[in-house]
Amino acid sequence: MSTLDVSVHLDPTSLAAQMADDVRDGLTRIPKVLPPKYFYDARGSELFDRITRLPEYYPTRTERAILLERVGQIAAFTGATTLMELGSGTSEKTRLLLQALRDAGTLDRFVPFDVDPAVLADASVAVSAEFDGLTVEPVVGDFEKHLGELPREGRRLLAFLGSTIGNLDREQRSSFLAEVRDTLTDGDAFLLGTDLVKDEGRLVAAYDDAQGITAEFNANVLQVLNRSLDADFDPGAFAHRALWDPEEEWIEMRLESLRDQQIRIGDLDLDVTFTRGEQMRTEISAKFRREGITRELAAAGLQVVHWWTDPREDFALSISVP
Ligand code: AVJ
Repeated sequence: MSTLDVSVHLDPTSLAAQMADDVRDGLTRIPKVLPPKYFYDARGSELFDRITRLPEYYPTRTERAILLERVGQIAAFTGATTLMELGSGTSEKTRLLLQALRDAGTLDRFVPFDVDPAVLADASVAVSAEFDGLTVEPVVGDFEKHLGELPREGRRLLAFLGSTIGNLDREQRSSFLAEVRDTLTDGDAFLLGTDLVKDEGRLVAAYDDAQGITAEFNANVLQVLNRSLDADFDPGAFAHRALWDPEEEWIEMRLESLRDQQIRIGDLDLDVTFTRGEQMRTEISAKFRREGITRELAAAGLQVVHWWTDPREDFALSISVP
């Protein structure tokens, strides 16, 4: 029997208030926009899990293959006693890292960090059961705001996998990476997964799969708003769109209104109109080049010391240090 001390830096009221602010702001802008973090209720997390197994969605399996090949090197290079993982929904990859650090004989603590207390509790309990003697210290927080709550002791490896960093635009990445730099000291390391720029056809297919799972994932955010903010979106009245922006080098997911319609968002006391054909951006998924992300890391004070890709150069794992 083990007990887990979940340190919570986001209480449910502040989470709800944040969502209300974000949604009010996004739906009153031109063009309308929603932040991608609200995709992940129980249904959204389940749909994302199915996305990661789709034939068109190469990032997850490619990153796993790179990690599998390099995890021994990562453990040897970092000698980490503490693994801290941002957005720890990626549990299978976490286990690879934990096992390698344990095999290297350095690991004593795991700090999963996630915005969702339920996801975090599940992950923490499972890892505690699997890794005997490992101290698990989950932290509930938003990675754009609460990195300061991560523990300071030990030789730490901070992992941010899955190319989740692609959800941030350049300016958001710049402040996020500066925060990462601030939380790290000599001897610590930052392990980052980045999806790479490639053929447009493959990129778009990864976000517009033949089975329509990504379309369901996209429309699910409307159900989240219906439930959390007492809104009355009809998800069937919107179509999924995925497009590549060659200037920004990111995929944009949008929801396109199929008719003129008015939506009531009860908890915000807000009525929003959509015209037929109007598109609302629901996600950006930036793709990277080695030079670009190396420069962004350097600007934050982080030096890339390892860069590993798969043979097709679809995805990269990097290690950078302060
Ligand atoms: C979890 C943000 C990395 O951008 O590829 C997958 C989310 N959206 N399909 C991504 C996502 C549509 C995913 N990240």
